[in-house]
Amino acid sequence: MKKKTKYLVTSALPYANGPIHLGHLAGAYLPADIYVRYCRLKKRDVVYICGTDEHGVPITITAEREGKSPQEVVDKYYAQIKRSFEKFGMSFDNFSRTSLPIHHQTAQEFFLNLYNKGYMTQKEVEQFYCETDRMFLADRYVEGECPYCHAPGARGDQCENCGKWLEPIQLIHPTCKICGNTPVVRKTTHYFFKLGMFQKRLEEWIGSKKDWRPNVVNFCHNWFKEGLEDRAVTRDLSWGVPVPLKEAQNKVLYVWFEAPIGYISSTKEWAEKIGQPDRWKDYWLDQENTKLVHFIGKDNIVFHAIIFPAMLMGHGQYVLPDNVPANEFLNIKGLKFSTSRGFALWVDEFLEKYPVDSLRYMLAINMPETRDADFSWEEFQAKHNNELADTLGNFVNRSLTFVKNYFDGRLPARGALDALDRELLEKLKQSREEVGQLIDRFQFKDATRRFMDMARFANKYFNDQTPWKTRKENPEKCATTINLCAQAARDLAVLMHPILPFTAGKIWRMLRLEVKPEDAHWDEIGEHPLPEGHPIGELEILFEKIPDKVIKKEIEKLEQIEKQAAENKAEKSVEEELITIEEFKKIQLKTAEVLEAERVKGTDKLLRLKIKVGEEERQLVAGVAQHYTPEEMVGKTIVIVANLKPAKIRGVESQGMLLAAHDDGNIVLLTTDRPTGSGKPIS
Ligand code: B3M
Ligand code: ZN
Repeated sequence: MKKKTKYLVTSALPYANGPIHLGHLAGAYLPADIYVRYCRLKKRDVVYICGTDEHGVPITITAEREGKSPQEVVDKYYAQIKRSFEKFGMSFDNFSRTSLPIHHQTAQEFFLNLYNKGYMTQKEVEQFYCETDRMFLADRYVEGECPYCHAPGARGDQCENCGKWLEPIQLIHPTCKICGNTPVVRKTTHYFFKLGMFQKRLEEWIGSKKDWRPNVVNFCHNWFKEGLEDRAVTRDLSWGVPVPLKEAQNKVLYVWFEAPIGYISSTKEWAEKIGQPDRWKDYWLDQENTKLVHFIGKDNIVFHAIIFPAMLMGHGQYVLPDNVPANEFLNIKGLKFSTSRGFALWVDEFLEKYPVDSLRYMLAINMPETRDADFSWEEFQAKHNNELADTLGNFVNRSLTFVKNYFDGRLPARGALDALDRELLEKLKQSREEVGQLIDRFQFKDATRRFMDMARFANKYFNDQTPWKTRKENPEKCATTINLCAQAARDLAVLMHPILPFTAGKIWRMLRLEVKPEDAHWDEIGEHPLPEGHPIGELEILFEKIPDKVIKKEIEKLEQIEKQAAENKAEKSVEEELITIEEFKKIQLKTAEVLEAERVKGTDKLLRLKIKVGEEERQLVAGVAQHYTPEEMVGKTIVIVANLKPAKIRGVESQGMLLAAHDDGNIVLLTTDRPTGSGKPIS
């Protein structure tokens, strides 16, 4: 006998490097939350997993920018992100972090499993290396011109302009993101996952998925067409999950290799928390009966539909995703949200001013499922005022006010039903089926529309039955109408719970129902379960209208942000290059004569120089040993930065810095054109 299906639902793990904005919510979070809340009302066995992604270059770059350690950055944003999600009503069963030991261990085991099965290969590769910062520039640590669309400012892992995924070494005119210098090319070794081996199996597997969104399937086809290649899954970085091999000191797993494994470790953590440490296996290891669903944004498709599934195939024991419903982007005025440019609407700020369910409604009915969607304040106001306040709120309010005022606050008895009464009940059952099917097909936008159609119908039912008239002319009919209106309010609360959980809760309280709306059963919708005489509680307004002047302010503010963002973008490149003469004068350049030179022991790059700067003698460490011998150096007049703070390089103090031209990995010293003395100022 087939066992009951189990649902294992995930939302992309947000990087713990910044706050959550509306674009995030519309992409991978709200749709998943609607889905799991619906599954719970259908009494399905469902676990909803998420957590923060706490490794990788996005984290370390933020740490450098904020002058903090990576650990401080992830601690700060983990707490902030978790709080925003709680305010937004995200109903995760577990919200974990990839910096936890349980994740490090799970990811390392996964790597070793693939390694021992022969799915990893070691290769020597060329990578950019910054000689100033003395590190390999992985992923986003290099920026440069995109080799495909030639846009400037492409990141080492992806060009934001054309969307192509890149290898850093492909960038034209690369610069180090930390110091802005041009990196050199160096050899290093990395472990590669043999993705190519899985192409056929992946193609067959995706080919069998008839219910996947076309955007996801097409994206995968394009990758297959180009042919899958081995992918480097390690990096020369210090922050991350250490590669569990003795010969791989100072290497960590690539963040995109280990982050999806976070779904497994978060499930493990959940199982431990509920005191059934093996429970995670019921989901991850039951390939027959588990439906694994990954909710993501479109920029994460390749990792969830190709690479992670290939890793799961290689491992062999885990369930493969049943679906990967990727959303497109939510924009504002056609422009992409951008954390770095400060062009975004932040969740916390939004929720300080507006009701959370209004935001959930707006994002659900406008969800970027098949194409990008746009957020506009005008539309937000219209949806809130006309649909939530005037239709839904008005219906619930006038129905329950009627019970309060004319039936002593208790549900009146139903009499015989007329055609319109029967139609109302019919419609409730119909929307239960339709909204349910739409959610099951990940069509959240249409599901939300259908729900609002139902509220509209109920509101119209109230109007058409004219209870304010029948109250005097035909009290039995009035009682029937009001009984059904209260039942419909209850049913709407269940129907809306996945989308508007806070409003559903309010209606529930007004109806004085003992259990919570999430404890109701979806299939009871349309079955009028409230008994005659049921008492109702205090009434509250569901939605207060948002006045024009409030929205006008928001529009103006957004225009400001937009202008600012555009100016920042235009000015940034110019500003970065131009400095004032005062700024230049701060740097004291002087001539110096090299008196002695010798190699710094244990290094192949460094020379220790004794130099004369006027009357003074100084020691300098310079990274020129691969280009100049000590003998060549002695006697030269060089140019130094004389007022640089002394620094220790490999334990040797350097009192200044010499200048040299960097020519494609070659280093050429700056000297004077004609003989000069030492210590002469340069300007
Ligand atoms: N942190 C990328 C992102 O936030 C990444 C998702 C990981 S899902 C395993 O867009
Ligand atoms: Zn650098």
